[in-house]
Amino acid sequence: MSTRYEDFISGLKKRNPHQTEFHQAVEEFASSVFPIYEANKGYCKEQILERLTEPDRIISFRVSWEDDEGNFRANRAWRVQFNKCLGPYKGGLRFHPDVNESVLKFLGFEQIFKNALTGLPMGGAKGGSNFNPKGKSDREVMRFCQSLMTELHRYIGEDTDVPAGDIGVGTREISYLFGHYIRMENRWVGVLTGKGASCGGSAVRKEATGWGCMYFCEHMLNQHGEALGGQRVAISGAGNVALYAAHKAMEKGAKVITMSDSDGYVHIPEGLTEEQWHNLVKLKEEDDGRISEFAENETGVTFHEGKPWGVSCEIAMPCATQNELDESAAETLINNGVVAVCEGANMPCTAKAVERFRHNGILFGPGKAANAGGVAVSGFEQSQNAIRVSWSREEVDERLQSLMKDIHNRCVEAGSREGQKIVDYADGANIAAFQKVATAMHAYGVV
Ligand code: NDP
Ligand code: 2IT
Repeated sequence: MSTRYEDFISGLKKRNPHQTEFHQAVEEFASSVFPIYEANKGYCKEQILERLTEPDRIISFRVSWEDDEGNFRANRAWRVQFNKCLGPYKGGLRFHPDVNESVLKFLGFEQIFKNALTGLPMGGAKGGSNFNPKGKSDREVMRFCQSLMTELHRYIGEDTDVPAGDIGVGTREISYLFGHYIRMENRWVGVLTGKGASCGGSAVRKEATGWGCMYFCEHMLNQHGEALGGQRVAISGAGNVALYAAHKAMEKGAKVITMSDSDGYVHIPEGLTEEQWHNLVKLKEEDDGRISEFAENETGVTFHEGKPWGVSCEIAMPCATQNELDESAAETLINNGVVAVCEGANMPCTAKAVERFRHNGILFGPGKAANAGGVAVSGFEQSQNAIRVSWSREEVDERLQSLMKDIHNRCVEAGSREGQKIVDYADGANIAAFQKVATAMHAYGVV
């Protein structure tokens, strides 16, 4: 890479010390788009990349709440409003003890380009708190959500910023947050997405990220002369994204052989059955159980500590969290004959792992393209709320399928190289998204 690139990255690191996740996301993106950036003198003069890596604003605040024993508690929360060139800010809220500004900046940065790829009018944002919802009662979660929204409501709005869920934030949390917003504002507007069906939510939002990821994976395989069906799929996570990716994989005739949580993974050599999948959904969504209990309750399922990447498979789908698949895991997957790796989570593969996949002819679907189905259906939820209609499951799924196909094709167009059999989806996603955002930034002038 050029001196200008090195200067750009070292400047970014100097301005944002210790924010390693943010550095990683920017480096991954900039390494794809820098040749285009440098070749466009206008972009350089207008400092498009320098401005694009500086959030519009970060709101940081304290959330005080009272636990069930009457103790005063306090957490930190943030909303990173990164870029609004393409539409109102849009992106999830994460509740997890590891949340900090670096994590939310990497997620907000990725969200700009993911949202651009959907073709819908959405800017990029992310937010959350270091609050740990695990082990908290419903009432404690409610009090926390209400306190968080008491502050956040000043900064969001249906045409300003529309948060949604992410790790630790599902329908329960969104309902508490939304209920408090409409109470304070005395207006019913689609200011949050991922709402329950009875509260104005969209059909298929819950399933959208996992289903969309599998649709994307199928397009990658088809593009390279292969069909989906019969492959062994190793999935990490057992949350919203993982559960519905697994179900779509099963529906398409693939065998889901692993699922995980932060304690370890389960191995199901014969593949998850429909009945087992329903039991797992109940365990995770209703009983707040651990994946180890799933192995205790089912036959043909064993629990193991660590990550699932040592299990031989043709498709790997990391659907839990960032940097959960490192270089040595990538090496093992490649040696075991993996064909495709599709990111359901955001940045689950380390930079070195991605490098391995790209240099070994493995089909690699980057998160900002492969997991865009969730935010896309959030966009559909905003549209339905705005025009006061509800589309059927069939209609939303059809729109989701067509949108995932469009994203895939945008990546193919920008990521195909003469003489290379394998499409570079990581480059393709970055370049296609950058072109869209940069064109808008250029048009707006000095903003
Ligand atoms: P959930 O909270 O529903 O599930 C998260 C899953 O990942 C759980 O099984 C959890 O296990 C596991 N996990 C979380 N953190 C860790 C960790 N540090 N180490 C190991 N396992 C971990 O979240 P989602 O399914 O919604 O999100 C998963 C990923 O997908 C995230 O990267 C998110 O940003 C991304 N994503 C989500 C979208 C959505 O619409 N929800 C859309 C696009 C991307 P445990 O219960 O033990 O913590
Ligand atoms: O990472 C993501 O795309 C999400 N967590 C979903 C964001 C949204 O606004 O639906």
